[in-house]
Amino acid sequence: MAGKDSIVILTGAGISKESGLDTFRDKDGIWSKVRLEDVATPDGFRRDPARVQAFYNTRRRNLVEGDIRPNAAHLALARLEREWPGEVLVVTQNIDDLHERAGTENLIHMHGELLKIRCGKCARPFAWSEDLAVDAKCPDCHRTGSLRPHVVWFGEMPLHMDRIFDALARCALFVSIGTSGHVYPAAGFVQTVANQGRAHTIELNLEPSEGASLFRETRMGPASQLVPAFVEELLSR
Ligand code: BV8
Repeated sequence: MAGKDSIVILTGAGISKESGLDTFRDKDGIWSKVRLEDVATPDGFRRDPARVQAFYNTRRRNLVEGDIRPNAAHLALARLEREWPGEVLVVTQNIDDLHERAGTENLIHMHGELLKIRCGKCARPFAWSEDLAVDAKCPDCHRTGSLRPHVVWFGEMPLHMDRIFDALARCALFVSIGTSGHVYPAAGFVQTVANQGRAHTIELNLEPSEGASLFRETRMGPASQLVPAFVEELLSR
């Protein structure tokens, strides 16, 4: 790693676990309580919008009103962005705002944001921290029933993919933190970087992800311990 080298960091639900937010596929995770087909697909929303709005209203209310704060891992990534001489880009699969609240600025939410909603018709996303009613009216086009969470559901195209692939092509280091490597296209990013044959790739996770064998290096443990230590190591070189 040379000073001006760029770093891309992919994060998943595991980085927010120690802040008190559930992951998806751990034994007591979100998908053990509800079927993703019912609450995280366009068909699920068409079939039962009230159920989908309730699913995201509960998660939004917990994030806004619960005692949910960035943990040492989020804070360490913000420190890396401040102190590393080259570009640091965080690409998160998470829809919480913990990276922002920790101070990360160069950030892409590829699966959307829990604290934003958008109109299915006029598509403008805007900040929203309340419950969203099924018959809420869009402030732009005034339609009712077309407002939805600004979240990427299964079968929908993740956001800012061009910017992400451009950053992957340029990076000298790709770090994956707290993701099971189950959901594509995020799970394929390490292969994209490995195929370029130049960058170092490292996984920091509680247990080996589905793509663990694709990384040049893997470290197992809780993010709140692994990430600050890794950032300190990078910055002290
Ligand atoms: C798309 C909504 C294309 C928001 C989510 C191949 C290529 C392309 C697509 C596909 C493909 N194969 C299959 C697909 C389809 C699908 C997919 O991947 N399906 C899976 C089930 C196989 N992908 C899609 O549909 C994507 N769209 O590809 O579109 C397209 C092309 C043309 C035209 C249109 C479309 C869309 C994917 C986004 C779906 N939305 N969420 C929300 O409700 O949150 S994904 C969902 O899973 C979450 O958002 C989350 O981000 C994501 C990944 O989960 P993880 O973050 O990894 O969480 P998980 O619980 O799984 O793992 C946690 C990890 O942390 C574990 O490893 C655990 O050990 C670790 N951990 C726990 N505690 C700690 C820890 N680590 C460290 N410290 C700790 N303390």
